[in-house]
Amino acid sequence: MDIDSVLSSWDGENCLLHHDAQSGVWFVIAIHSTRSGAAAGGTRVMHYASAADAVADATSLASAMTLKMGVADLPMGGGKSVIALPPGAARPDSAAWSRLMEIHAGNLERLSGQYWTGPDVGTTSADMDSLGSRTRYVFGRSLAAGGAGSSAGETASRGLEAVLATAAEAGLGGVRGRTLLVQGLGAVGFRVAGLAANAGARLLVADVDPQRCVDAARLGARVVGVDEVTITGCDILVPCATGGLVDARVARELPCAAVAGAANNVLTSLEVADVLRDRGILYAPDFVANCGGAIHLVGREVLDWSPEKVRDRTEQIRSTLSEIFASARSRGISTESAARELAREKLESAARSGTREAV
Ligand code: NAD
Ligand code: PPY
Repeated sequence: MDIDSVLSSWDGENCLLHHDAQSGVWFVIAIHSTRSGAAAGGTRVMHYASAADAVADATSLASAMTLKMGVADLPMGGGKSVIALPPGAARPDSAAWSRLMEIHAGNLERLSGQYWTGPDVGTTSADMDSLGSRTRYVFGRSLAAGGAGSSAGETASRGLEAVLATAAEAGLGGVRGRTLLVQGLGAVGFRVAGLAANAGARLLVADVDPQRCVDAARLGARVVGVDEVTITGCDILVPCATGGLVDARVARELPCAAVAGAANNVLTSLEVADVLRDRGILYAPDFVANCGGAIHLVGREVLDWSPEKVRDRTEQIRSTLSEIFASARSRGISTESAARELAREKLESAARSGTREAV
């Protein structure tokens, strides 16, 4: 895979690439669509094996953001940024980190508001404050800095509701007494694990960071090796890490009844959803299950919604999922196909009627 083939097979609008020779870091900002408004989506900071891998991740995450904005009826387009640390490089110290944020802010400025960022894997509200001191194109700054605060809480609480809706549709009843395997115990996953434990689930957890596993063990969770996540029997697999967990091979063997979590891009392709459907494994499309954070950020910071209005809108995620499950069931298609179709219909209808006030 090279950058040329990744970009030429992508249907997005724009991709900014910036290499910093001093650190070896690649900065990628992928803008999939600005049809419904400026593009928005978080900034992911991670190690990548190559610049092409970073571009592939940013572009597919940006495409998913367009679907997420569509299904959530938000007046923004889809985008995502990746700050790709070189393979094996040490985590940047605070001076190096601040320099990375400065470069990223410069790139956001260069795009003049075509793209707005927010938190994602490896970034927090504190990083949004740091970016926000250099550019206005930032969501999710801390409350003290005038932002809407972290989106992780809303993503996690609505993510757990998606798990509950999935459990009901899969005939599991609720999650009480059921085994949930949570992969990734970061800002979102740790909260999901806590909420699931409170709801009476039996918890299995996995994270590459051993300290996070130790913390989760205090919730009564049993720790599973990161390489065992897709071969460990459970009722519901709950991906909350970096995505790409389920490819066709994994889908053919997965020992669970359902997959529902907050991670983006859980499936490596649309065809994987068919494999899951054929095996009777219910899949909650990720861009629906995890759209609570986007509703929180755009609702609070763009649409000036009250916390109550945000809560009302995020509560609709559950009925949207039920609609998608029913559509997939009655038409014999995968839940992912049904969800993409619904998102595209909503995008088309908003474009026709101009009902979404573009940012
Ligand atoms: P985070 O950086 O806080 O946490 C990610 C966690 O995953 C970390 O604990 C990390 O150690 C762990 N991890 C990474 N690779 C792993 C692996 N191979 N196996 C097990 N654990 C692994 O990020 P987050 O904000 O919690 O985001 C988690 C997921 O949810 C991401 O896919 C993100 O795109 C998605 N998401 C987040 C938000 C949000 O509001 N933060 C909104 C929507 C979707
Ligand atoms: C996501 O939902 O995947 C995000 O990246 C969070 C987000 C949502 C909307 C704007 C900025 C960040």
